[in-house]
Amino acid sequence: MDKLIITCAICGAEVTKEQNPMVPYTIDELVREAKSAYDQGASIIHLHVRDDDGTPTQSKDRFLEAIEAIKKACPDVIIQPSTGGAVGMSRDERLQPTELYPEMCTLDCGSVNFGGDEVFINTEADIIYFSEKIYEKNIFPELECFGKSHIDQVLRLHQKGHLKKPLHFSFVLGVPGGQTGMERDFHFLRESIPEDATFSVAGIGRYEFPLAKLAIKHGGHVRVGLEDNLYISKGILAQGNGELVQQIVAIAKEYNRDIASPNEARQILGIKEKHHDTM
Ligand code: KMH
Ligand code: ZN
Repeated sequence: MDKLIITCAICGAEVTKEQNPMVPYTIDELVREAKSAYDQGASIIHLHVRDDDGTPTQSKDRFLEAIEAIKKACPDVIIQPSTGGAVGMSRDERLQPTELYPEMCTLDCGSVNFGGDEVFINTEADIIYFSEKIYEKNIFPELECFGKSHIDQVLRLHQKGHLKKPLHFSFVLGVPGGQTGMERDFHFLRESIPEDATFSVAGIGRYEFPLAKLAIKHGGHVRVGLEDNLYISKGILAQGNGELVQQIVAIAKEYNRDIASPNEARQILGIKEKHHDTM
């Protein structure tokens, strides 16, 4: 079994300091949270940025500032900017961090309800548009799938030549309005992707640790972080992203799964070395 790649989603666009005071907004706070996750074993930082008051932004300048500061503290870490941004942002607004030529970024592969009137929209045309912008810059996309239909969408777009191997999926499960993250959901999705694909799980809220355990057991990879889950256990707020990563490392130990360094993660995923040199 490959070593375990741990991604930490340190910030997100929706969670707030009112919900957990450790949610980072400022550059210093982003560095603090990225470094604590990296020190505990995260090899990928899934990155959103905020204005200092917490407002989500996809500003290229803000991403540059954050990425440079994080790289100073965690020199070899893989930074994976979000191209999802926040609900309601336009395509080109969301794509701004790709102009910095990161080695990796997210590519959201379908629409999903986000509660109330909110819909996170990713039409087929959007996905094709994003994929063109991402591949033309030699960025490695992580394919965010909020349910089985998004996997089917990926496979259709791969057949049509829009999405290229190696395919690396992220099963984001448990969004209220998306697919649940129960064991049967996990197996259904895992068995639906090509054998040569890799996958990571991101369980939202109470699904975070049970899904992580399943992925660790079955050869997948794991994303944790305050973007997805604010608690270390029922009713107890996490003290930060480092504590969430630490918990995953402890589970991995139970299953004898070693943790991948950033360079090992690049090899496992098939991220070409030249990406690493670009940023
Ligand atoms: N904030 C969500 C609307 C991603 O990062 O690519 C989208 C999101 C997905 O978080
Ligand atoms: Zn995100």
